[in-house]
Amino acid sequence: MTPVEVAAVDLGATSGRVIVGKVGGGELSMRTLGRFENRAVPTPNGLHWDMLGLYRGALTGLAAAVREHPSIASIGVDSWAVDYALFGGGRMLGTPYHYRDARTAAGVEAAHALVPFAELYRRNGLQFLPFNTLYQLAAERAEGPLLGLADALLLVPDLFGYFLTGNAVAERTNASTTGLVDVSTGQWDDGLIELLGLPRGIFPGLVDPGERIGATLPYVQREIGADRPIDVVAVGSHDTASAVVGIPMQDASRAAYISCGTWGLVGLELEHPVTSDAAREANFTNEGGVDGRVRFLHNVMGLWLLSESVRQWELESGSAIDLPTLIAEAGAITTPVAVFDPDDARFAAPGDLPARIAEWCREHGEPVPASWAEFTRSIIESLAEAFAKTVQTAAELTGRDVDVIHLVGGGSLNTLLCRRTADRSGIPVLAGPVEATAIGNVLVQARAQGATGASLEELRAIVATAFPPLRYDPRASSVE
Ligand code: ADP
Ligand code: LRH
Repeated sequence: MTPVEVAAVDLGATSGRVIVGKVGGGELSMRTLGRFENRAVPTPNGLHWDMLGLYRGALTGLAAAVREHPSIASIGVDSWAVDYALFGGGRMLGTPYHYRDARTAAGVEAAHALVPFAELYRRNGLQFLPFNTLYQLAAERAEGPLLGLADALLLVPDLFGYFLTGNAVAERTNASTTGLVDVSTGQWDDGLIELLGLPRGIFPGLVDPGERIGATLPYVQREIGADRPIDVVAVGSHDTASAVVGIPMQDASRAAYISCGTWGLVGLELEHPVTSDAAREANFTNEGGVDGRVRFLHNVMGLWLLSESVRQWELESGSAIDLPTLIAEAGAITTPVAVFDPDDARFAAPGDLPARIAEWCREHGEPVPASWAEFTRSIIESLAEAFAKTVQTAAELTGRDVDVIHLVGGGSLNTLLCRRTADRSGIPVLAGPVEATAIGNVLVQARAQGATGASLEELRAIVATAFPPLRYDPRASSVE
């Protein structure tokens, strides 16, 4: 097979990047051509994303990609889930909200008054997260006229697809995070949309990963310096769906995964959804995966706890903090630290997280961390414990045996977190690749170009060869 080169635009809640992947003959190489910060923007009317700034970052990265790799065959975009832009008459209506904005609380109440959570779960199979798109839309409806003016809703990667090609679609894996897709059919749930009083006409037609969205518009070609239109292809546009493609699992029926960046997405890949009462009570989700697989997982709060704490300390001290140094100092601590519940709702909003962690510790009779290093150790131990428990719950809910945990994403660079997750779970952790999401994005595009075998297993074998993971065996004496 002739190798192909494709460009992945991967937008995380912490940063965005443009990466060119070269795929062929079972080989894969990745090269980062652009990286840009993603910071929430507080305004008098709430917390927003700098959506056009991110789009500019993507265009700049794509320009570098085209300059260095003029033959790239296609572009694919993935991002964090649930958030959207409304369009009316071809114009974006307002600035998209950030899922951490406080408005969603009112939306939860309004939506549950119309459709109780148990019924929602039966229909959409999604764990309760207060920012699921359906709650945001319920808030939007109560707030003002925008929803009434809208003729289209585009989730973030679909928004970028529209900016690039002029074509509006809804990619299925990300659409599954809206709460408005039927978990058993994979189609928009028209009945639920009606029960919630939402306008059915704003939801574009669904497409699957691998389908062509369109070709770049002439203005895009000028911006990125391309001498021809380039295809834009749907990938697992929910970043976690792409990440799961990029996990080098050898036997997905015995493996758990943790996609660990801003969030820690902990779970299993299944062939069929599990929407039992026990799964609902454990707050496990059944998100749509690539090739119709199910991402059965739970959102653990993730490294947001650390990055937001670091942001606070940098604000207070006026100086930059080096993360690897801080983690090394945390690793050197030998006295016990507090293990708190990272999923406590108080940790979700931006602001002074160390103060909230201290408050949790006081309330629960745990030792309050006394230094940045102690806070860091406490966060890492708490995440490792939550990861271990969540893997165990996933195994129990599905009746599976888990004998390996794959940890991918930026968190796989955190050696202390990987080691402690292995220790606390008693299961070996295979760490990496760091860029599993961009890899999954690239591989689905390459497959659409005919440069790989057809199955996810073949794609994962390519990842395992190109990016062999680092193994952390549990240390028996450290298992608590
Ligand atoms: P997202 O895709 O959600 O933006 P990433 O997968 O890029 O997140 O992961 C970002 C996180 O990875 C950071 O918040 C940080 O905690 C962690 N990280 C990044 N680089 C390092 C490093 N060198 N050492 C330890 N942790 C790191
Ligand atoms: C991770 C992620 C996660 C969602 C959250 C909103 O980036 O997409 O899967 O639950 O962001």
